[in-house]
Amino acid sequence: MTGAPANIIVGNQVGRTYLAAMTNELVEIMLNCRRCAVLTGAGISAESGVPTFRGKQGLWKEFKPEELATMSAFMANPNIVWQWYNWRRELMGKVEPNPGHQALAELEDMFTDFTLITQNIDGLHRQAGSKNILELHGNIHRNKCAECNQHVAAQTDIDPDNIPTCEQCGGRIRPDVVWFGEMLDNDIISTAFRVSEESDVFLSIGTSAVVHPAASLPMMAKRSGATLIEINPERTPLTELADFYVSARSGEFLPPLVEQLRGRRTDPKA
Ligand code: BJW
Ligand code: ZN
Repeated sequence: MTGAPANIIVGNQVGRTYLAAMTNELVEIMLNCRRCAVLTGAGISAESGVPTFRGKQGLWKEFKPEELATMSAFMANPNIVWQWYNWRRELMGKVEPNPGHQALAELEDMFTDFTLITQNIDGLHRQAGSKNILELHGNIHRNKCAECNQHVAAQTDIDPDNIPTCEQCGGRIRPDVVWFGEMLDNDIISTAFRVSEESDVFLSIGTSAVVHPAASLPMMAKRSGATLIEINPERTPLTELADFYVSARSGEFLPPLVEQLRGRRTDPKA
């Protein structure tokens, strides 16, 4: 079957009137579901000024992932890897959550059962007020030991030419993020699989859905009977599987969606 999602909502028509007219069904589903899981990717932070990875202006156009986001790159050129992470850490330390992050924080308060699974390492969801967050790929504001994985408390800037070492084992300090070829934290990914499987509604937002195991989560949710909603201006491998494909920026679509739900859901947290 040449796939097409059941419902396509086109971004340039997003607006209050349009939402009222065209997304009634989506809103009804969001009003009546009990368990909501959300997967976010770099796209949700794009409107805050954090570059995405893929696409025309993505980081991978300018930088090679295998030279920066792998353990072998770090072993070969730790100073180059640290220069790159220092640059990104500084950038991510300056940016602010956008209306998409804020809408998801408000959405969480409408559910007794809500999990935000993010591939992002920028910490913007927590800054926006989200609480039940699973950070699949770590957090750029933390460091750990490259050998024994021990977390390091103080987070001062790392001098790429004089990388600090672990007090416990002497290993080099690295950013606490998940590189290609590395396992995700077992508890975090197991919980992510469980909540995806148990969800009634699963929103995939701002991810190209090509990096596994994260990309398997929406597929698993759909297979287990969840309504799958994708929000992304570009189509992805997930689009034809989705029950609703919203071709819009997350910061434009999520706030009016949440506005439609405000005060109308029946299981608000006490
Ligand atoms: C907007 C927007 C707006 C723009 N609003 N939207 C199964 C099949 C095939 C391969 C594998 C597999 N299992 C494992 C693999 C290998 C690999 C993998 O998946 N490779 C694929 C690329 C082929 N996976 C791994 O290695 C993972 N580990 C693992 O599986 O361990 C087990 C294992 C061990 C040993 C051997 C084999 C297996 C680890 C993956 C770690 C990914 N790490 C990175 C870097 C993190 C640190 C850092 O940031 O520096 O994570 S890579 C990068 O990609 C980053 C992201 O989290 C991740 C996903 O990217 P994301 O978020 O989707 O961003 P983009 O840029 O791709 O997309 C942005 C989207 O937003 C676009 O679609 C835009 O249209 C959209 N957008 N503006 C809404 N305003
Ligand atoms: Zn160590």
